[in-house]
Formats: sequence, structure tokens, C-alpha cells
Amino acid sequence: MARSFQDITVGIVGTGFMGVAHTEALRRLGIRIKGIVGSSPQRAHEKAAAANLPPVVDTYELLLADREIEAVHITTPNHLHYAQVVAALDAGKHVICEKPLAVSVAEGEDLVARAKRAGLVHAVCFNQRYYPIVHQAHTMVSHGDLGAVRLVSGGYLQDWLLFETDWNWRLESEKGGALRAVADIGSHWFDNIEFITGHKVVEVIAELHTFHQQRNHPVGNVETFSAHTVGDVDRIVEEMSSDDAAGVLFRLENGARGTCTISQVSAGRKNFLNWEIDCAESAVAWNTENPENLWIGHRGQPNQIFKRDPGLMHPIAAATAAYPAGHVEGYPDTFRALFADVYQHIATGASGAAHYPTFADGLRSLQVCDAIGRSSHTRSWVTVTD
Ligand code: SOE
Repeated sequence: MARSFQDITVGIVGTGFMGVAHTEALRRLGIRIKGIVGSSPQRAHEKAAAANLPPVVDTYELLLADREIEAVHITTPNHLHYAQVVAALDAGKHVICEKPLAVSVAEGEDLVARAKRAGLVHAVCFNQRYYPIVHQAHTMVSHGDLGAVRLVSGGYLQDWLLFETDWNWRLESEKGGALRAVADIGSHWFDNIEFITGHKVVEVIAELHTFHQQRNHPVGNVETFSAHTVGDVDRIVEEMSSDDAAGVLFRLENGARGTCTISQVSAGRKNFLNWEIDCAESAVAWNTENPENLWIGHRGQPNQIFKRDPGLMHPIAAATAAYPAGHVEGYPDTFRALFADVYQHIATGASGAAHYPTFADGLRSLQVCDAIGRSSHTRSWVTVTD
């Protein structure tokens, strides 16, 4: 018998953009969040007061020592993920980690092995899979409704790092990792594509672009997406090497071909993940700025728009929707839907297969991103190592 979500107690580490998103989604599910840890107790208290976060716990060690807490959400900068996941698994906690799972393939491999050994639930927040329309496209492809996948195109565009004065920890490679736009948002796009098509990316040729060789950034902490609200403050000039944008050509394991553009410097594109998947009989296209509508392209009949409607969607896709048709669901809802899957698994004693992205998917993403980085470096096709 499944336990009620209300009987599950969890903790969160990280009080930034993602810490808030996780808090809100967990509250909607009725899961008790006993404590949240920030980069310092003072910052955590300030943020907790401003954003109505759970009670602050002073250190991560104290959070892990709490026996009531059975799962930990890790929403800190990327370089902290590895050690925090290891500590959580060692403390016997289930782990829900933000993407990227780690900053290198070697770290990712180690975390997959540790999670398996520990026998605990391990999830990675590829939340953008949980737009109900993405699940609908996944079921249409896997049921053969569209024919074999042949061509995939699209990308992920944002503009919050457009100006040389824009800043966030993601731009510091010691914190974000060597790859930036590719790891931060390209990872979501490739996860969407592998999830929908059911085919792995096997080869890539890519070019990374650093348009701002220098950034003139504010001193101190700047929250994700908030750089343009920073006023007249002290700034320092920093040499930059990470990718503002990237172009990727790729091959899927079934022989399908793809192209992807990733950018965090595309004016006007706030958070635009988009794809078109052209199959042997029909095509589908979708984007996050219009998340309720799936375009279905035909040759011999008029094209269609499939609006998100739990009553008409495949049951697997309908299960990711919380509201009826016409009541628009968007980005925050994807976290609710992902965590519902994860906690359903925990509530049933983690028996049976996981239907949500696990550490194996987190590792897979690190492998794809690593191949993109190597390809840009060697200016050649690179095989994605599995
Ligand atoms: C910033 O680019 C960011 O918050 C990413 O880190 C998230 O993963 C993405 O969902 C939205 O944009």
C-alpha cells in the first residue's frame, strides 16, 4: 500500500531560483519540507523571509543528521552537487538533484554507481520533460503514430545573459563547470529529444561560441534571471571562456539526423525551448512559449493543433496534467508533475521501475554535453561514449 505524501518529510539545500521552485512544487503535493539550507545562515534567513521558504537549517550536515528527513533536494550551484549527493546517499536519504547532475562524466559515473549500491531513489530534475505535451509527443512516437523519426530540429534560446554586464554564478566555470549554455539549457533540450524519440544521440559535431570574451559584472551574488534589475554597483572585468551559444549537428541511434541551436544571448527569447520532429508519416512541433499546443503536421490532410487536454491525451501524458484543458499549465507545473512521479515511487517503497529521469539520465546528459565540448575543441565528429 502506498503511503500518503503527507507522511513524507524532506529537506532542501539551496535557496536560489531552483530552491524556490522546488519548495512551491513540494507544497502543492502536500509533502512536508522540514528545513532548507542556504549558502550561509544569514542569506538563507533573508531569502526565507522574502520568499516564504521553509524553516532555515544552519548547515547541510545538520539537515542530513535529521532522521525524520527521508529525501533531500539539491538545488545548489553545479560544483557542489557531487559532494552533496555523496553525503546524502551516505546518510541514507533519497536524492532529487538539479541538473547537471555533476560537472564531469567521471563524477556522474561515480554517482550512478553509488546510488545503485545504496538502493535509494535518485532523480535528476529534467523537469521540462514534464510539460504534458512533451509526454504526449513521447507516447505518440513510441506508439508509432507518426512513423519512424527522421529529422529533429530546434534548440533552446534565452536572453538573460545577452549583455556583457549580465552575471550569475553559472558564468564562473569553477562553479558552473567548463560548459555553460550547453550544460545549463542544452542539457534540457537533448533530454527532451532522447525522451520523446526513445533514441540516443550517438554522434555530434558542434561549435561553441563565446561572444563576450570579457564580462563587466557586479561584485557579489546575482540571482538567476535578475541581472538586469541590478542597479549602479561596483563591477569587475572578468575574462570569459564558457559558451554563450552553440550549434550542434547530431545523429540518433536509429539513423535520424538533427540540428540544435543553444543560446543565452538571443534578445527577446526569455526561455524558449523548441523542437520539431519530422517522422516518416507526420511531424510534431512544440515550444515552451506556447506550451499547451502540439502542432501535428500532415501531407495528405490539414495540419492539426492538439491542445493539452487530459481527457484526450494518452493516459501517461494525462497523468502529468493537474488542471483541465484551457487552464494553462507552465514551467512551475513541470516540477509538481516530476516530483509527483518521484514521490509516488518513494511512497510505494521504490518497487518497480522509475518513470522519472534518474541519475542514469543525468549521466547520459553529461556524456552528450562532454561530446559536444570535445567536438568543438577538435572541430570534428565525436562519438558519444556510453
Ligand atoms: C537558467 O538558464 C535556467 O534557470 C536553467 O538553469 C534551468 O534549468 C532552466 O529550466 C531555466 O533556465
